[in-house]
Amino acid sequence: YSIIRLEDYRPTPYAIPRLAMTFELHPEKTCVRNEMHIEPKESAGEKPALILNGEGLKLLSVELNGSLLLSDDYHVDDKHLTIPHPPEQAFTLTITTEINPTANTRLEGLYRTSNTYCTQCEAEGFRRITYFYDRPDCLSVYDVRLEAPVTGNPHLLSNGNLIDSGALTEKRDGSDWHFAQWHDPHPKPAYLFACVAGDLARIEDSFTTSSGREVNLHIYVEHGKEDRVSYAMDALKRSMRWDEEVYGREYDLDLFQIVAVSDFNMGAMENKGLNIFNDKYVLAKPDTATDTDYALIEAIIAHEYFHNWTGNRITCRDWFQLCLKEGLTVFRDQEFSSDMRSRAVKRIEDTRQLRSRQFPEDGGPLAHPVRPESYSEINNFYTATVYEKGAELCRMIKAILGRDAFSNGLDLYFERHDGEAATIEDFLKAFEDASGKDLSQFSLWYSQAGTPDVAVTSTYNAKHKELTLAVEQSCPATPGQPTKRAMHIPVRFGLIGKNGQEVSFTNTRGGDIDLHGMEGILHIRERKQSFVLEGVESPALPSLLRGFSAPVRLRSNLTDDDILHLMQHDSDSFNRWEASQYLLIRTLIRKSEQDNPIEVNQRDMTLIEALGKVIFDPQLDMAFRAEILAIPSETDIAREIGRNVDPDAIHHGRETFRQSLAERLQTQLRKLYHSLQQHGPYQPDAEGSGRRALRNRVLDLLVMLPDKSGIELAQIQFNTATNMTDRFAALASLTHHGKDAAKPLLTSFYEQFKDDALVIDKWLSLQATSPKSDCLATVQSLLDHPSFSLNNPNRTRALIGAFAMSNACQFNRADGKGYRLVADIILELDDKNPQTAARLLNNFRSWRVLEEGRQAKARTELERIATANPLSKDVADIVNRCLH
Ligand code: DPP
Ligand code: ZN
Repeated sequence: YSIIRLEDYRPTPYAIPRLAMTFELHPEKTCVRNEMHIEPKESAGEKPALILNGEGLKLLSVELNGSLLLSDDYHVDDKHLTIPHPPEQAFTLTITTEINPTANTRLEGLYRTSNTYCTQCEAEGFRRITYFYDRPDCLSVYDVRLEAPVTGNPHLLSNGNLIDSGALTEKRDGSDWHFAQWHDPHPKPAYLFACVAGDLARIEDSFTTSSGREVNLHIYVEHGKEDRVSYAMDALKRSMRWDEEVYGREYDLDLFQIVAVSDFNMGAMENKGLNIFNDKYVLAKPDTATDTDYALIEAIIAHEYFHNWTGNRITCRDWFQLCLKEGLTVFRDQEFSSDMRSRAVKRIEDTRQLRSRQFPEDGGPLAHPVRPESYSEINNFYTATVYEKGAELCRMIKAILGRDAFSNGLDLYFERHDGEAATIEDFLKAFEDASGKDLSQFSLWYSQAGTPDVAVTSTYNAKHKELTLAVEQSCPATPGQPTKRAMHIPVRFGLIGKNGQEVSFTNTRGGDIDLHGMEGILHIRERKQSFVLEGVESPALPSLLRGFSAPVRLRSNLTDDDILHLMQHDSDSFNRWEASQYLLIRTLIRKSEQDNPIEVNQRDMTLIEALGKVIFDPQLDMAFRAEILAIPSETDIAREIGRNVDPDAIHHGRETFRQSLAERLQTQLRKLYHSLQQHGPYQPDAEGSGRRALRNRVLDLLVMLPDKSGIELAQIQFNTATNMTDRFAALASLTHHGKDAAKPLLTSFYEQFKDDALVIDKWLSLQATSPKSDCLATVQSLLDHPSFSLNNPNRTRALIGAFAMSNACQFNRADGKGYRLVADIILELDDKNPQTAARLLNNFRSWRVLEEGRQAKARTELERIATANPLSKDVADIVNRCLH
C-alpha cells in the first residue's frame, strides 16, 4: 500500500468553488448527479490533468459544459477519474454515478441504517458517493437536492438551510416522490458534506444567539425514542451559549440539526449544520443511561458543536493537520465540561484517560507524532495521540502564554484563517504573534512521538534558604525516531511545608520560571537544568506537575513518606489524587510480585489509613473522593511495570489489596454507603453523579467481604434502583466478583431491557469484562446470541471491544485463546467493516510488554492476521506496525 507523506503536499491545480448535487435515493441504486464548477488555478504553461478521487462507484456519464464526454476524453481506474486535457477556462463538469447504500457495510459514504439513508464522509467517504477532490483543502459551496419516495422518507436533510421542498409531479416506480433543496452558504471540504433521508421523529427547540439570530434546533431520533432527547438538547444549548461567552463564537446558520443513528463507526460527526451521531451519544433517560453516558453525551454534543468553528469555519489543509481541529476541539470540550462540572475531577478523569489510552499508544509500536508525517490509511490516525495528546498541547500553550495571550492568540487565529484550510504552523504563528513568545522549541511536541520522561531532584539548603530543583528530560525512541531533541516542558508546581502549609519563595534563578502567587511554572528547555528557588524559609516538598501541566512521566527523589504527606496536605487537589495514585501503583506492583499478597504489612496499613482519611472526609467533593477510591486499573499497573508483564499476577495482587481495603475499612464503608442514599429524583449533574460514583465504588468493595453482607446490599440495590447507574453498578459488582447472585440478575436485566439495544450493549460488555476464567466461553456463546450482531459497530465494540480493551487478564490469557477469539473476529469483520476491524486490532498494541509465553501467543495471532488474504488496508497497516 502506498505511503502518503506530509512533505509531498501540493495544492490542487483546480478549484471547485461550487457544485450542485442531485440524489435520487434508492436502497440499492441511488443515482448521484454532481455538477461541478471548476476553475483552473493561476499557473503558467500547459494546464495539468484534472484527477478526481472516486472508489466503488458505477460511472454512468461524464459531461463537460453540457456535452457528453467520450470515453477517449477521460480515464477511469479503481481510485480516480482523470481528464488529461481539461479546458483552459472555467468549465462545468457533470458526473453521474450510481451507488448501492444497502450493500455499504463499511459505513463510509452513503449507507443505510435502520431504513434511514445516512452518510459518513470523514475522512475519505465522499469519494464513495461521487468523483471529487476528496481532500480537506478543496472548499466548495454546496447546493444539494434530495429526491426520494415520500413513504419511508418524510425527512430529507442536508447541510445549511432548506431552500425549497415539495412533491415531484410524476410518480416513479409507481410511488409518490418528493424533494428537498438545500443550500449551504459556507464553503466546506467534502468530508463535512452530509445527507440523511428517512422516517424519524423530530424534536424541536430554538436558541437565540448573542447577536439576536434565531436558530432552530432539530434533533432526529428513531420513533419511540423521543423521551430520550432532552439532555442532549439541553447540552447543545449550553454548548452554544458557552462558545459565545468563552470564545466569542456564534453559530452561523438558521438551523442546527442532529441525527442519531444506530449504525456508526465513530462517536459522532460534525458535518456543517447536520451533525450525525452514534445514537449512544444522544439518547438518555435515567432508567436506561448511566451517569457516565450523560457526561459523554454532554461532552460529545459540545465537541461536535465546537467543531463548527474549530474544524468547519477553519478546517485542515491536509489530514496530517488532523490535530489542528481535533486537539483543539477536545481541549475546548474538556474546558466546557470543566465549567459544567468539577474542574479538578474532570482533570483527573482526563489524565487517567490519557495515561490509560494514549501513553500505551505512545510507548508501543503504534506510536506516532501528534502531527504524523506519513500514513497509509488515514482512518487509523483518529487516535488518542491526535485527539487527547493534541488537546494537551493546546493546554500547554495556554499554560506557557497565560490566559489572556492565549485568548488573543485564538482570536487572531480565527481572524486570520476563517474560511481557510490551515496548518499547525498557522496555528502556532497566531499564538506567537499575539504573545511575542517563541514557540519554535514547543513545536517539537507536534513532531516528536513518545512520552517524555522528566526526573526532578529536589534539595533544600537551610543555610541559604534555597530549594534547588535539578531537572533532566529524555524521550524514548519511537518508530522512525531513534533520537529526540529537548522539548519545552511547562511544569506547574508549588511547595508544601512540613506542617502541611504552602511555603512561599521570593526569587528564582537558573532557568525560566513564571510566578503566580504561591505557585510557579518551570519552563524546562534543556536536557539537564537546575532551577533555584530563593527565600524558602523552611524545608519544603515540591508538589510537581500540578494539574498534569505536561503529558510526561515524572520521577522525583521524593520518598513514599513525602508523597504520603502530599497526599494528605497538598493544597492542589489534583496532586493529592496524583499522590494517591503513585502510592497505590507502587503498592499494587509490590502485591503482584509477592507470593502471598494477602499479608498486610505496615506500609499497606499506612496507605489504607491515609486513603480512608480522604474517602471519609465529608469536607471533600464526593466525586473527588470517588476518584481516590478508583484503584488504578490492571492496565495501568501493567503499563507502569512495563516489561515481562504477567496479567494474572497483577489481577490477583490488585484484588487482594482491594479485599484488604474492604476488610480494614468495612465499618466506615458501610456507614458511608448508607449515608449516600439518594433522596429526591435522579439528577445527572455533578453532585448527583459524584455521590453515586462514591457510593457504588464503596459497594464494589463491600461485595468483596467474606461475610456476604455486601452481596446482599448489591442485590437490594439492583432491585430497588431508580436509575440505570445504580442498577448497573450493583450488577457489575456482582458479575465481576463472580458471585452466584449475579446469574439470576443478569437474566432479569436482559428480560427487562432486551428491546433496548444500547442497554443490551452494557449487558454484553459486563459479561465480556468479567475476570473469571469462564469469560471466554461466555463471550463465545454471546456471539450467537440473538441480541448480538457483528454488523453493528456498537454491538461489536460492546462485546469484543470491551473484552480486548478492558479485560486484561482474560484477553491476555496464558493459553492464547483470548487473542485467538479476537483475531478470528477481526478477520471475519475485515471484509465488512475494515475501520471497525482495525480498531479492534489496536488492542494488540502492547503485546511486547508481556511475558514471553503470552508474547509468543500474541505473535502467532498477529502473524495469522498479517498473512490473511485479502486484507484491508486498514488492518494491514495496524498489523504490520504491530509486528515491526
Ligand atoms: N471528526 C469526528 C470527531 O468529532 C470524527 N469522528 O471527532
Ligand atoms: Zn472531533
